[in-house]
Amino acid sequence: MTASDPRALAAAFTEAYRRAPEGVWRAPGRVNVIGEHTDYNDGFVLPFALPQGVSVAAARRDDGVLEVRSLQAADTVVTVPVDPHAPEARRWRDTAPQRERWAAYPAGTAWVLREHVTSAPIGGASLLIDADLLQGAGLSSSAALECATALALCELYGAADLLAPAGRRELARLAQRAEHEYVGMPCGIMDQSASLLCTAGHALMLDCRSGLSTQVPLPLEDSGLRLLVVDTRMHHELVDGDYGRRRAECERAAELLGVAALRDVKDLPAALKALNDPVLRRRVQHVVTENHRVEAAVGLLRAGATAELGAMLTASHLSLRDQFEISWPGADVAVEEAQRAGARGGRMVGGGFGGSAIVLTPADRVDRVSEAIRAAYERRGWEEPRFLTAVAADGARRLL
Ligand code: GAF
Repeated sequence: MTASDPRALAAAFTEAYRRAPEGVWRAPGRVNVIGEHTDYNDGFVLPFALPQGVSVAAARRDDGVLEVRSLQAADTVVTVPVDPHAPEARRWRDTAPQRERWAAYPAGTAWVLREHVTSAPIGGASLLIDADLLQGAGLSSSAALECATALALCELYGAADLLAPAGRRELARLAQRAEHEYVGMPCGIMDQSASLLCTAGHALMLDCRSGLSTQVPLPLEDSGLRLLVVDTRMHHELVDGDYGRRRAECERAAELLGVAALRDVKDLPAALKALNDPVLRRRVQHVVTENHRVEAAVGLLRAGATAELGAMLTASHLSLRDQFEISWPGADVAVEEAQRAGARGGRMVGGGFGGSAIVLTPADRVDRVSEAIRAAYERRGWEEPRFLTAVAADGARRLL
């Protein structure tokens, strides 16, 4: 069964809970074309939604409990009060065993909605989850899980204002808040926005300060190009501190430079001169130039110069490797080998230290490029990488 088969998920729900679900909702994972570690610096990002994602079958319950099950963790049933102040809710969050930690995303989402949605009181629900995203590949399965849960709960409990196009920005902020307050990951707003706001065939140019966004056509197929996702099979938990350290370094640099966020640095040479710490100088260099690259990439896409995006992706990768220092060997090798085999360019995507890289390649070189990467991994004795041709799909929605 695939997650895009809502009827099969509804049938599995009926079997698990001995009642039919009231609906099935789905939220996608994402690939970010460019604009990495710019979101929490109030900058620009350019993600698009994948066809792969997370589906949630759900039904209300009147005992104030959220019960979460997943087809990918058949032996786990998590039950927590929706009220985050209930002692049982706090106990679960503080003591849940590792194999149940994934349930903090739907639980945290329910808790935040319960706390902050004033238009409708969010109550209990039974959820059955199914995901068809590559696990641990850095394609934002956690944001997809939060967003699918958020859509389901808002619709079940009548929070219609958050479901309207104008409300989805706020919903993204609430999902992000769940990740900050309950999961402990100080993420930016990109992943939740991508999952909730993207449209098929487009990337989302998001100004993370104003929240304003525009849909930018991403005509990969028409340009004879493919965006290949390379799951490097090297994984890293972002909750463990490296991501938070980078964020703190950026905030420290902004403070020393006397700006609200690194987005406000207008004179890069002067800013670099003003900072004594070489680490902070490298972080600033990345964020400022990456914001410029996002704007330039949007210009290229609008001008129909899609192939030229490749050089921009590679420049982003080198900056993430050398200035932000969050790349990893699997991504570096994938980008180098892809270019040698005729790709236009490529880069690591997401938070860093593991996950996936993307490679922009002419359609007729996809096999050659993937084979070159596979062979390079084999020579090094690394686990075989997985490949996915990325397609820009629609954002979160109700399926049934
Ligand atoms: C992770 C975070 F969740 C995003 O907010 C973003 O900062 C990204 O890393 C890096 O661009 O996916």
